[in-house]
Amino acid sequence: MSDIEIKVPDIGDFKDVAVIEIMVKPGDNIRLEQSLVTVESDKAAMEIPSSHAGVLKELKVKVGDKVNIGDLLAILEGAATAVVPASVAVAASPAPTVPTPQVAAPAPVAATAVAPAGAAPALPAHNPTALQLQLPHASPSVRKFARELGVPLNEVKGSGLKGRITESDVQAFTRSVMSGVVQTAAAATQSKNAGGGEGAGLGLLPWPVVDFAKFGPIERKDRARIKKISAANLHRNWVMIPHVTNHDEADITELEAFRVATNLESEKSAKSGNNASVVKVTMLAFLIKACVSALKKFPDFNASIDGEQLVLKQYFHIGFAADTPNGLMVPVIRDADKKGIFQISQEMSELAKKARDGKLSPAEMSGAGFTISSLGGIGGRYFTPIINAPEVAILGVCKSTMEPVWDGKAFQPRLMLPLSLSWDHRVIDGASAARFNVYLSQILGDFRRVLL
Ligand code: CAO
Repeated sequence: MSDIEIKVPDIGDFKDVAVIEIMVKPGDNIRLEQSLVTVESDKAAMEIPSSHAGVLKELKVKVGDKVNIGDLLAILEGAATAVVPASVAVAASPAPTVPTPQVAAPAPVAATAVAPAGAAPALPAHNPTALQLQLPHASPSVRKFARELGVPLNEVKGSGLKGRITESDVQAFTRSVMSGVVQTAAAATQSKNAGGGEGAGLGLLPWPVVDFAKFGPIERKDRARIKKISAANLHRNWVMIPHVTNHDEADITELEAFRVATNLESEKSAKSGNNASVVKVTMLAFLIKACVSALKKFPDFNASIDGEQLVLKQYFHIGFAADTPNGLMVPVIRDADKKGIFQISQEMSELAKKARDGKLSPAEMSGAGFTISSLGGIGGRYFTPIINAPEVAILGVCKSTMEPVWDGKAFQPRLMLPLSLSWDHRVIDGASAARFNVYLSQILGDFRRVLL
């Protein structure tokens, strides 16, 4: 048995975060990745998991302490073999700007999930207006619990220290809604709008409850954690953002020829020993670069709504959706405007691998101003990508195909790339979106335009 030091892993861009909850005590048998403490910055709370298994010998922090990356949290007694990467990707709660914010404030829309259909309009609604202005204080596990029940956490009154919401508070709230003692704010508003009675709530039928086994054999399996997290985020984004999607296509015949030639050159150079490693360039790297140019020309697409203001970002961090066995992740290429195609390709392949291995840190998924979702390696024509809040636009790309294109005299075989740009109609209008796509197509059609 040896002593193992458990330190604060990379928790992203957070400094001096306060320990707000200790979840273990000396003598406890700690499992690998078991949450030890919850820390909270002014933006988010996150649980820090143990990088080892063992018996907790000593805690080195107490509630109220401020910690930073590398600080000693605890000492375990155990075999020092089962190390997990020092990352809080699984348990962390990134800031609200993170593409897949594991513990982001629950979507107000989820409130309807607990509102009985046709709830009587006379029920007293909680008064959430004041509470909605700030993130409710609750640990990630309580937020997760609330999210699973569809409880709007910002309407739950906390009974813990400094108004912290506990699991019992969430249970009590659920009980009072289910028993009809109170209504959620969303249900109350909808009741009011619908005039109460029939059509109260969202006016929707309740979700169908079906005994599937009656119709044939079935298998039940738990939904992966990341899928549940992204589902909650996608649901909020879909319901809260007025999406519109513009479809267009770009002629990438020359660009694809250049890409293929570049890859061949790299391979040859590697074979002749001039280059140790070959970085494969895919269309996505060019798309990232082309989008940076379009974002520079149309800054509203690299923006976020913040109350009455629009935040226009002067940096160009581009997220890209990565399909992983555990679900969708969105790593971010930072400062894409300052990087070349090779560097972007290299970083993309490293980040995609990390995503597939479940090793992305919150920092690597945070800060994007615009996202690209490419299904080009798989297939399809067009789709409606869902905007990654708080961003205001996302580009979906599908597989390029050879098509006959009329050049004024004859049909020419051209390689056409389908583009689907979803945008937030609160910030962007259709004309700007059409211009954005036209400009993007022009760049992809002749990449020299990025120099202009
Ligand atoms: N048209 C035609 N071929 C394309 C293409 C396009 N638009 N984009 C990529 N390809 C080709 C590549 O050139 C590569 O071909 P070769 O194997 O012959 O060299 C092949 O498709 C596979 O590419 P890739 O997918 O490995 O690489 P990428 O850089 O295009 O994408 C990544 C990387 C991580 C984004 C991708 O693997 C992925 O996960 N995509 C799915 C994203 C997703 O799920 N989006 C939906 C989100 S909404 O649910």
